[in-house]
Amino acid sequence: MTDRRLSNSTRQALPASVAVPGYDRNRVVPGIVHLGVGAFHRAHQAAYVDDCLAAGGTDWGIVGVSLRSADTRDALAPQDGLYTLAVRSSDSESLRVVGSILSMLVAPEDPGAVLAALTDPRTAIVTLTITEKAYLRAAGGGLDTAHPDIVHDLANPQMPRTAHGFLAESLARRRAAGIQPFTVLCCDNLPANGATLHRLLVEFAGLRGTDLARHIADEVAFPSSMVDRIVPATTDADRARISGQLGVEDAWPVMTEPFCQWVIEDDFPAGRPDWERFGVTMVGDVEPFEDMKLRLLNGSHSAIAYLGLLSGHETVDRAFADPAIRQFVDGLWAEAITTLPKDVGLDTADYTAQLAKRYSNTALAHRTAQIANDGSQKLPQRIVASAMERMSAGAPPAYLMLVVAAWIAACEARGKALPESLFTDPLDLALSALDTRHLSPGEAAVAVFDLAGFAKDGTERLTLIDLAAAHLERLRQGGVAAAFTALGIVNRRP
Ligand code: CS2
Repeated sequence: MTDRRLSNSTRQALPASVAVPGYDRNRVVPGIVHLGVGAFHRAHQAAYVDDCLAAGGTDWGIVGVSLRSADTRDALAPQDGLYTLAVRSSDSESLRVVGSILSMLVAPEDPGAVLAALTDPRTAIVTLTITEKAYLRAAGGGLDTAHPDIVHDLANPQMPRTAHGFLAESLARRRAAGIQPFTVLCCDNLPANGATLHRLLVEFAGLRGTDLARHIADEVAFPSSMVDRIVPATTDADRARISGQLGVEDAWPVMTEPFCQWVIEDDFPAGRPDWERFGVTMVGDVEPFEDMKLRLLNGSHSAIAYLGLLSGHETVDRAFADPAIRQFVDGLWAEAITTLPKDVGLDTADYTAQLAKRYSNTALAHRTAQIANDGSQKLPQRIVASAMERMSAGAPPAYLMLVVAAWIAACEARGKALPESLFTDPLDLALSALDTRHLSPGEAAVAVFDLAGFAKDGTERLTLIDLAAAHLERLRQGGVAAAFTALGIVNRRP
């Protein structure tokens, strides 16, 4: 192992097979501030922007912001922000060094620096991948105004902790200084993600003053977007393998699949990169794409995660190779597809065929436990929304509700059949206080639906709870095999 690091000065010495930024990074100016510089951002948006910079769009460099930990900055700062993107299929791997992240800030260390970057007149777009839970939605979908970080940000507007606090304060400062607002581009897996963030931020700003709320409501654009690329967490073995191939150390390379998709609503009053030149689809309404992705990809991902964990499968490809799980996923897709719009040209057969191929990628080793995190934040848009729509169309969502029951069962199994902290959830404290293992399946389902706000205002609530409870009973008594048998799925595993 070498002690030389990947950096501006070592990048030219990399093996010829590794693609490197072919542009002068010193000429790139920051035009985008990104909140949440995790692996997903680095495999997705930062790669699109890298293409744009390589084609001469030098106004769109990225300032990366971590809202919580210093890990990524600590890994990338000695590398001048450079990192390797390893694109892996079952039988090949290609390496590319990405240069679009110009600098990184760690919000808890220096919130003032983050506000300065957001207020910089050159910042035309603020993008976010902060994960579902960081939007701080209450069980009913509105802002969780009692959350300690929201309370903190309202009391200390100059020293924010949350995305809401940073966005509201910087938009207020821009407004006071006569600087055009930036466009806010949400890239998280939320339904109508732009409109959802817009609504939450207006609610937050309203607690600071009606003037700011009105400004954000009327004058700031929040296009929605659908993002898609599977990005497993980087392991130490990945770090060693990639550094070995580079001949210099990369402290945090990112692993991903060949597939990559980004669909964005075209509403950027302050300008934007020529994204369509680099494979981004610009549309007037992203909702059909977003629903298809959330319900078919993310919904089945969560299903594979919980049923996979309960069946002893550590990775998505192994779980998906289990014939019973595969059969279940087909049934889940069939239920969810009926909830998607028919008249907008979605090709669901092609989409699910591609998903099946992507899930079978053996090089990714995408851990079921990784996807299992934050179920309370994910299931509403991935599973419960489709289930409610199916119910109101008079069709029982039997497969969909097994996913909710499997989540409850997997939570109950932690500390027993599964390791205690195999996955986490923002509701963990409340879930352990409930201790649903000691409740009947019916009582457990009611308690969890209430806690997580599932189907809160739906007339379908009671029927969904009954379906989930019946599945939970079978999962508790006979495991996944019993739940599958009740659906008519033959468990052909030995
Ligand atoms: C996954 C997503 O971890 C999860 O919950 O379902 O991160 C998924 O891999 C991406 O949305 C794919 O685009």
